Amino acid sequence: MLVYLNGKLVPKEEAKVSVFDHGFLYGDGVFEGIRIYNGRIFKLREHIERLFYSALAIALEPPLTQDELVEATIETVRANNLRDGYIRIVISRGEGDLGLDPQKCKSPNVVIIADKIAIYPPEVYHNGMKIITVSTRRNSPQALNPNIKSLNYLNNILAKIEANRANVPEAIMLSIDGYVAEATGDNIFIVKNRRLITPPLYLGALPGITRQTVIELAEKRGIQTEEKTFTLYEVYTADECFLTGTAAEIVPVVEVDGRKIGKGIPGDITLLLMEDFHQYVKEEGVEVYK
Ligand code: PXG
Repeated sequence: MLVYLNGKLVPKEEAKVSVFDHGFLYGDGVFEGIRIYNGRIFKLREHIERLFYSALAIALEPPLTQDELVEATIETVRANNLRDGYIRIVISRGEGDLGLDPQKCKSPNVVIIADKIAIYPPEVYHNGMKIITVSTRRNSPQALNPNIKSLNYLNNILAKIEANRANVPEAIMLSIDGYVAEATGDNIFIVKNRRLITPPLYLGALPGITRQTVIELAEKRGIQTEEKTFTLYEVYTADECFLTGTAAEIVPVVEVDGRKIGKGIPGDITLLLMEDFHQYVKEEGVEVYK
């Protein structure tokens, strides 16, 4: 495996950064997770754009342009000869001293890893997923905005630990005010009376690229999406529920906190959108091998 590190493709074993990198010391940095389907990088521009917004929000100036990063990402995938897989891009603050001050970090580190992806077992997609609501609340946007995809994922990891202890693969996180925000690494949708409802981003959710794709695919089917605040009551009484994310794609949710959602099987609209999504990923995306 070859890893992109600051402009060079190096063997995995040589892809190393300093322990004084503030990404390591403080979680000071940003990242993206991107899929490769059928030799195409899915929504590459959108991911790079989100990465740059995350960087802007933490006043981290990437040492290369969006176009250069797009090219570097394509190059990394090509060098590893991948047709299907997962890309992780990381821009960390870079090497500094032991103090917090990011001004001491003169050059950000840029890493691109392209690898195979571990996904949920097929049963999850056929039978649906059982999840819980965790007690860890999503970071308040007033404190640390979850719109920033930063290297500081402890909020989500604390939620994931609760999910692990309950033996479920994902979990709902509520906002500070108790509204449904998102899952630990996925966005959430419910279906009520053939309309999609998803939490607004200001509640503290990542502007998911899969979320946006699902909204657009639904629109093409004449299914409206409403972004509005809702509580667990709306989840428990929903007709359908599903999660969206780069790794998860669209996962039907059939049980939340021990309560069956709808009929307790993946819903019709969920299944329709899953089908549309699978078709779409084959066609969309930046071709790596031309
Ligand atoms: N919310 C959060 C908090 C995320 O981290 C999503 C939603 C979905 O966004 P996209 O753009 O992917 O549709 C994410 C992204 C993992 C893992 O290992 C998941 C993400 C990132 C890194 C790791 O589950 N998901």
